[in-house]
Amino acid sequence: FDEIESVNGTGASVYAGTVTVDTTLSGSTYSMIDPSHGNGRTCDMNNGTSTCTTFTDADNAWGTGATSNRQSAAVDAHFGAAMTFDYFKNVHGRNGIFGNGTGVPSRVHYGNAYVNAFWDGAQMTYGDGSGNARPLVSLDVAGHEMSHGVTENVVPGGLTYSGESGGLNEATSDIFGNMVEFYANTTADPGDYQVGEKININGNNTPLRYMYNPTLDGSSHGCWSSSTNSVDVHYSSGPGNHFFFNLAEGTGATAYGTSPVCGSAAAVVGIGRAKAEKIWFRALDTYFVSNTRYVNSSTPSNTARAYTLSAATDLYGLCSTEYKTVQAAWTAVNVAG
Ligand code: ASN
Ligand code: ZN
Repeated sequence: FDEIESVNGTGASVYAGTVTVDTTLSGSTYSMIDPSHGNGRTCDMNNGTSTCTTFTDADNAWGTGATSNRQSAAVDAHFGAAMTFDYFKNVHGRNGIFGNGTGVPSRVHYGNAYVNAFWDGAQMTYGDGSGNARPLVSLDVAGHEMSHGVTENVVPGGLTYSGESGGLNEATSDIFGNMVEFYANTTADPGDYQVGEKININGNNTPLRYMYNPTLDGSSHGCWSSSTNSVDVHYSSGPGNHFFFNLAEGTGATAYGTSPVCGSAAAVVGIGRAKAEKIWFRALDTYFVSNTRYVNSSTPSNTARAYTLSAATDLYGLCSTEYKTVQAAWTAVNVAG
């Protein structure tokens, strides 16, 4: 029989530099199956949409780093899945997307010139992009999509994917996608509070979204208004992203960009990522329900502001600096108390 063991390979990724990839050796063949992260595997859709073949290699040195190298995109996806797994486990105590330690498949090279990536409830899928857009396998994209899996498993019934609740769903994915990027701490793709800055989806090397000033993308709302509930979820995410940035890093000029306050709100001094991410996760895991909003006239208690304040109270105490900063960070995006 063949003995199966877990081994550390080396991968030349497209975006994250040279990284360790956890693989499996069976006989004399290495497979992209990761026993250290719930046996998550990475497989090749071969630009089709049905069958997926687990990547194998003879020497456990994967890819070249070239955008066009088929193994390199797989390295990014495999590394992204492992970093996202480690992030939720080590930072939030969440044992995988489902909470049971199971890893998930990552399917790369999906379809023909497919310019998206998605979580389908069970697995990850990544396209190669088209034109100037590159494979959609960067750390923040992997973390974003798998965080959709966390959201749908920790919020009863999930966060409904339209209007303000959909914006909170998207913001949760942008927030944790970026926190995964910070957690992985690679030189080639460090945390930055931008979403999709590596994949050139706009063709001019600009990111898809900017958490510190969401309006920079031309469509996202940076401040809540009565029309926020009517825009696409990738734009109604703006106030949530902007709140999180203000809570972690503060308003005004920061190391990551300048965050404007909305209206005549007071400036905010951030409490740091480590506290901000704990507050958001606890609010999501413990308090959010499927129709939570930024501002809720029919049920004023069912808001992200109220729930992040409850989370801050649980973690740091009522009227702690952290609690007061949550208040100020929401007020700075026009979500008043
Ligand atoms: N990439 C998109 C997103 O995560 C696709 C989707 O699943 N809605 O928002
Ligand atoms: Zn999303």
